[in-house]
Amino acid sequence: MNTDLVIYNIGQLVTGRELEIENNSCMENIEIIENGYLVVRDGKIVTVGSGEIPSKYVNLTTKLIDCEGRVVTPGLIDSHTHLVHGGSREHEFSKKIQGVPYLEILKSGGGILSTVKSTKEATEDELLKKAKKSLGVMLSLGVTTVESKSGYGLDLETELKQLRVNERLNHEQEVEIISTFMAAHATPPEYNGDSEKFIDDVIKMLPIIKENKLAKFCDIFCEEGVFSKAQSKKLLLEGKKYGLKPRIHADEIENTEGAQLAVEIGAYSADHLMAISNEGIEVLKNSKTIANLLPGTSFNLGKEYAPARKMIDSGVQVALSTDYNPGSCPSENLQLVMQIAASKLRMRPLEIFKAVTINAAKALDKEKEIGSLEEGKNADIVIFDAENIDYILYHFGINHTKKVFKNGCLVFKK
Ligand code: IZC
Ligand code: ZN
Repeated sequence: MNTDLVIYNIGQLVTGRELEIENNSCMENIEIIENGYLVVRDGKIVTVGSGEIPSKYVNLTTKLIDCEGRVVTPGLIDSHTHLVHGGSREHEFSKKIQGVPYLEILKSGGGILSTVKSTKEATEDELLKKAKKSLGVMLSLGVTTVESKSGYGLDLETELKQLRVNERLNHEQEVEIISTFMAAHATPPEYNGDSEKFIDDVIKMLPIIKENKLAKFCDIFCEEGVFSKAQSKKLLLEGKKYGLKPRIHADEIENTEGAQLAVEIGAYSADHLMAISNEGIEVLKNSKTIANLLPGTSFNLGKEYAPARKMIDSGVQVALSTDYNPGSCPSENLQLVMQIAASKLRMRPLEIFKAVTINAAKALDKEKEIGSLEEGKNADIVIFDAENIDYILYHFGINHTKKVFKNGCLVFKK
């Protein structure tokens, strides 16, 4: 058989394949192969295994990579970011450190609204250049797929500008972008607080987003004083009519039963959940909705963390993402988020790798193509300069990536 690439002598090969076994927790059920190898052809995984590589997979044109006992995992997936934006908000950082709440900064015209101003002022090319720079950082950290939301336009023209940047990014650099329409991020000041009128105007944008095929998902900031549960339901159900799959910023600062709404409307993910209730956990655990946790945000805002342990021990499936944005989490570093998940969310190594691979793929409705190294799936692969996965989480604050492959091609090398 003609093959393009064989990676062998892998100390730990985390395939991300879900196993039908009873384990310590509902999230430690992913396959990990000791002394593994991996075979790639035409950008797809042919097979994985342990020990000697069967000779049929090696021929004259096969590129062979000796891993020298290192860790290999699926390309990491960052399933929640606000990647495309103008400006930055370090001018608000000192206020935050002194304890001024996030929502108070927003109410006084800063926060999200400050980034809306900068994003309106920026040209499409400027937004593209800035986002590309961030994606370069993400790729170097082993991230091969990124979800990217609009929501710094709040008017049709600027929302479309952000979404067009997402589309161009897919042609102009290696990381795959999954696009989300999120005009319902804050009510613009000219509405004088009439969020109901604004939601109706966002609903009017839906046919145009669909017509231009610019987004896969629709999202909303369901939060006390931002958009209510009823408004969120109204928008996300309308979005569904236009083929936009729902996801939701839920129970981030106050509990507004966002998790329950996510399950009710069949959202692919309920994101944040720092303020989730016990009832919310009960509802999530019996659903297909992924609990997408963003502990980099808690870290940056000095806030409490989502009750990940309680969720996982109850049977909830969790993903982890950066939430990269200029306000509540100005960091592209998913590896750091994984390390915070270990120390602050008390998540275990296999749970953490499941959260940034197959569960993140499910949160993006992409699990048939990415998120695990299984026959026929995309050859998105990371080689880490570590002998075992525990080390990657334990030795924190540095980048452990050695090589990254996207669709079988080497796209980053240290
Ligand atoms: O720009 O502050 N939480 N939206 C909801 C954000 C954080 C992003 C921002
Ligand atoms: Zn967000």
